[in-house]
Amino acid sequence: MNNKILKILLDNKNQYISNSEISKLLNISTITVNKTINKLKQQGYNIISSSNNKYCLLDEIDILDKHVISSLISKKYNIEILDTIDSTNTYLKSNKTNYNHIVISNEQTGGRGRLNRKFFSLKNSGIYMSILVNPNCFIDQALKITALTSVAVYSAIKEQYGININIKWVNDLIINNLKVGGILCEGEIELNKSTLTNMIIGIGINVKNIDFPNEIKDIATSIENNTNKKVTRNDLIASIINYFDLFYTGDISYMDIYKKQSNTLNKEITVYQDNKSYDAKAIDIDNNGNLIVISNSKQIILNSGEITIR
Ligand code: BT5
Repeated sequence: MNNKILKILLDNKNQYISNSEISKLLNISTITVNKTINKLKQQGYNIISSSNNKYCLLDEIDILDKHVISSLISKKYNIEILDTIDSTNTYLKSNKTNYNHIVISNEQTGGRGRLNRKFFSLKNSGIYMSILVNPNCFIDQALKITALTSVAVYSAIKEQYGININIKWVNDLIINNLKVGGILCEGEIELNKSTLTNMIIGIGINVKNIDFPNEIKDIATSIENNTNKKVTRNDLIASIINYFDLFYTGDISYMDIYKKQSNTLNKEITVYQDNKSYDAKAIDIDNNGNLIVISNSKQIILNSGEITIR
């Protein structure tokens, strides 16, 4: 019943709807409507009640809700919401059900970046989600999935908030030189075939206007730091999944956008690989997402490693 009443309130967001109208629409008693509304309020929904038994769901709710997200995306994705978890990637690795299982958490206590670096994931402040897919592709194409996911996040944020995100090869999402998020893809390989079977795509995005921990306060930003609009995480997550689906299923190509949004292409960079570093110029990104650089007049194709822009 919660979901049916919630759907009616969402359809009438910011408007009053009476208890009797809801009871007629759902063929339930006005007492049940009243009880359910109280439960929704306890769950944190911002519902105001008027003295003449009318209710209004205010816009500024931002509670992760699998029914709201599911109603906005393709039915093939199975959404699971957690309140807190060490890492959605780690959780999905050991709790995966079917492909297209998506786990989203309000908080991560052990959010991870690459090379086990920490990804700060404060409660109710961002989007921390992981998607399980079956790429069934050769390992040398794995980087493409990071690239297409970055373009999905870029496209959703551009569409909803008009913010221009740049992508630092290979996984950093940047607004005006500050990091707004990152992507961590972790794959399982079928060794005898060298193909990727399971791939867990972790997406972390800072959403709210918060005080960042000291470790990242000089390098991090959030979406709400860059717009006057309030972000509703359910809407943004749904938009990211829809774009991800378009690019992943190959209906729309993403590589041109990935290159256009790259803040790495044509820059002088330093490459860090296997405990060594060297200076180079980034000259192209190939169709597999590899970065092509020139160093000491020699062309090198990078499919891993770290870079900084000089
Ligand atoms: C990343 O790694 O940026 C990938 C982050 C992926 C996070 C998602 S959340 C859902 C899923 N579950 C997980 O456990 N992980 C994924 P990397 O490029 O290695 O960047 C890590 C570096 O970014 C850190 O060393 C900090 O300098 C910086 N950093 C950490 N937290 C940050 C934050 N919230 N915002 C901006 N920068 C941050």
